[in-house]
Amino acid sequence: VPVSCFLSSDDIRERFARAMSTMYQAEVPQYGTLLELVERVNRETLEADSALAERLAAHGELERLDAERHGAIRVGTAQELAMLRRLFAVMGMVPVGYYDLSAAGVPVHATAFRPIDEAALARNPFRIFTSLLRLELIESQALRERAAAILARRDIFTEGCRESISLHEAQGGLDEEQAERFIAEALETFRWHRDATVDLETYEALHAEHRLIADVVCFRGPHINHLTPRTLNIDEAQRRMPDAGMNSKAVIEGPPRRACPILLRQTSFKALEEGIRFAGKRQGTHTARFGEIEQRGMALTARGRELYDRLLGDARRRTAGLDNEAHQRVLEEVFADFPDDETVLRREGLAFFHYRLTDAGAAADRLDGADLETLIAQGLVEAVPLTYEDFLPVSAAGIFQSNLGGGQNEAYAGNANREAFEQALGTPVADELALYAERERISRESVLEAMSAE
Ligand code: OOG
Ligand code: NI
Repeated sequence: VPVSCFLSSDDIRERFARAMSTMYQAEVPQYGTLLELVERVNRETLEADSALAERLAAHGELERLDAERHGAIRVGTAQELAMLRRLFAVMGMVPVGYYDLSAAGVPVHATAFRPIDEAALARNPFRIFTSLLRLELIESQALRERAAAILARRDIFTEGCRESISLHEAQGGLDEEQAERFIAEALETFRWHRDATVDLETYEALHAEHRLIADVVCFRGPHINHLTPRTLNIDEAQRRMPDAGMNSKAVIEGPPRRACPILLRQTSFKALEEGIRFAGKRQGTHTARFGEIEQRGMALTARGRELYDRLLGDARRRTAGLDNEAHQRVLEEVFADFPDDETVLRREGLAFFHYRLTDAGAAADRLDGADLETLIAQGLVEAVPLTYEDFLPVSAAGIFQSNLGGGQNEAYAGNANREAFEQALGTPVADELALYAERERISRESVLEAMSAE
């Protein structure tokens, strides 16, 4: 196949995300209801805020407002994780970040497979939060071995999927027909299975150890457990969920509403109880799948992130058991200590920015010894915040918890083990902070170069 016939990885990712959405809406009708709600709130938000509408239009964001931003799966073995790395690579998605959820009582660690370069992110930032079960955290040796044996018997990939991935690796790309085949085959890995691979007793034993363990171990594959569209007003969407028939999670995770949004705010409708046929023809239920929405803000530097983590910690000591409104009020109070002005955030090195020439800058004469602050003050360069493309472990734990039912789980003693995760993955995960810093640096250097005399 000539290289010129290859689809871009961005194209494949976009098509895959769309196919996944179609499948998930058919599997979980309430997810379709959530999409309608989000679409309505987005439309009303744009009607009420013409400046926002113009800004989104100028960046070509209106057409893809309804494209999902992320989804999540959970796998059981190193082999599954390593194969997923190859699968996502076909779509330009690489592992970024390491998330330890054990401290929050969830026996997994995770990464986000996502695009990393500027153009790919602008085109379609679709990511998959991918967790690996940590069997070593199961206390009972008998149960641990039983779970491992069950996982060892399954193959979550179709033969066609493996062939498509190998073909992509050998050729360096896929043409139209090959890409369509890849998408159809890859989708099979993420499909729901009403039939468990185990009998009810085994399910219940694993479930009693941790609901998540049952979710990962007892099925033929790592069903997609949620998808997440972008909302332009998460507070309003959260408010309207109950009237639309959705059982929303108690609180919006992440920072409070701000003039300059930071990081990521998320909420969801809670996972639904669904009928399952167990081996031995017994009927039962399983609760795993939900629908989420997200609203992203700017990426924070290590310094900004430290401040965020500290303030979030302070707020959490005061928010236990509060409803969302009261929870948000406490957050707003505590986050009064987090600067909420773009210039301050930039000058204090709290957030990452992308620098670019304004129209005036592009038309201006080159200058001797131009420095960035002067160029900005003169209106020749502007600084635009970089969007946060990653996840937040405390928020992720909150999402896990509210969808696993029941209360908090005790923290595991095992704690983070990034090395073991990377060993399973077969490669190190990229450092998200380094990625933002690099994008900022490149943009800074390129405006300085464009503005300075030779
Ligand atoms: C993943 C939860 C994490 C998020 O948005 O933080 C996540 C899961 O429940 O498997 O998707
Ligand atoms: Ni999520």
